[in-house]
Amino acid sequence: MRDAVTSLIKNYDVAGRYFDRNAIDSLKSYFESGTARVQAAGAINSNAAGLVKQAGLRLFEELPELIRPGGNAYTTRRYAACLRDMDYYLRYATYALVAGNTNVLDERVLQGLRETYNSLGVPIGPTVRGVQILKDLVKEQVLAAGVANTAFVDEPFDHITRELSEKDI
Ligand SMILES: CCC1=C(C)/C(=C/C2=NC(=C\c3[nH]c(/C=C4\NC(=O)[C@H](C)[C@H]4CC)c(C)c3CCC(=O)O)/C(CCC(=O)O)=C2C)NC1=O
Repeated sequence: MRDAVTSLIKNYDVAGRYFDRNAIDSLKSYFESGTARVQAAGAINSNAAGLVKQAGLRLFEELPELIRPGGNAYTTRRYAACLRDMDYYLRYATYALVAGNTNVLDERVLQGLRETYNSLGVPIGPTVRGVQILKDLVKEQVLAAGVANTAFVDEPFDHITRELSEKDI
């Protein structure tokens, strides 16, 4: 598992090089955004269950067929599994936000996930929509916590979306 700093060190060590201008700029930007990242994590932690619940409600309102007979989130067991997945996405996205790196998502969440979803018939499109709804709710929450520029919050959620949507060639 890597963060912004360890990943940079790894790349420069492989090349046997001192940090150059690019490296210094990226370190600066990581440390300058540090307080905002920690604030974002705090804002998420203070209402994680609420965010997941809200995102689920919004998703099922948009796509009610998911929770009707024949839908993948139909039955309380599968409904609960769906919300639990959203909770995983939120928790690991929070780790990635603090780390300033999406590596934790690749290692702990996304590896083999598409295959699992495909074999269980969990629909990717609606899952991606759920992640995007979660992102929007998190950004509102982070903004309300006093972080003016919330653009950095997009990265881990968009990473999940991108990796899940990627098609086999
Ligand atoms: C920490 C990393 C991690 C992830 C990400 C994870 C996901 C994950 N989601 C699963 C199931 C599932 N995931 C969903 C999710 C949904 N169905 C829908 O219609 C919605 C679109 C969506 C919610 C947004 C559902 C319903 C199941 C149960 C499917 C079934 O058993 O038939 C399963 C199969 C095993 C199980 O049921 O627990 C895994 C492994 N597990 C992990 O350990």
